Amino acid sequence: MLTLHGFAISNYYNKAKLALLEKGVPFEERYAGVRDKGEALLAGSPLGKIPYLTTEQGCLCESQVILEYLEATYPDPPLLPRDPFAAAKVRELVTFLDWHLEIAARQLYPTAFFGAPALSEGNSARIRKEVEQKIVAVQRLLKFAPYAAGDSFTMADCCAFVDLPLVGLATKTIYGEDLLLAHGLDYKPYLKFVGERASAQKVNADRKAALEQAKP
Ligand SMILES: N[C@@H](CCC(=O)N[C@@H](CS)C(=O)NCC(=O)O)C(=O)O
Repeated sequence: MLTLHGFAISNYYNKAKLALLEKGVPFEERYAGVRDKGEALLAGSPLGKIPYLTTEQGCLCESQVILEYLEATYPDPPLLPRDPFAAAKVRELVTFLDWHLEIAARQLYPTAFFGAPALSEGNSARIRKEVEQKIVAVQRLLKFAPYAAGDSFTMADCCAFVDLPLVGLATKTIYGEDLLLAHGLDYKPYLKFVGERASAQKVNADRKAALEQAKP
């Protein structure tokens, strides 16, 4: 049995969870925090990040690696198009969402969500510029037709569905406006559409419950 380690508030954890649910693969969830970078965590994830997945053959970390493993091991239903170029376009969008846009917005999270001191004016402006540049780039690749990469649900939706609301919320909290919306990237109808899927409903319900539980 596969076990997904991490917590339900994390976008990367939820990206992997969405893929598992979409594929209908049996799996267990086990809480793993990231504050205590002890041996148990580092053995599964050398940088002490979640998610990581335990399989009969061993551990895997990095959400995209987990998705690629799932795709190769459980090809049906597919989360990548069969055509190699179309599959590469999905991976390209995944990279822009996770490694460009979300990583840039992540610099806002300590202040936006975790009570860190306000950003200096210089840092705030620098991050804003970076996030805006990434939004414009992602906008060129996102299709919403009706899915993130085109006419079928793919890995890119596992990212977009969890990354976009976080980027929107973080930028609104810090800058007083959702920079995605401000740049005309209206992701709300897309969230509603994908949010109707059973997988997305489970992820959202579990995230909501975890957020409630985390309240002081
Ligand atoms: N590139 C990683 C990013 C994972 C990541 O940043 N996870 C966050 C939670 S959303 C984490 O573990 N943060 C703790 C830390 O960086 O120490 C992936 O795709 O799995």
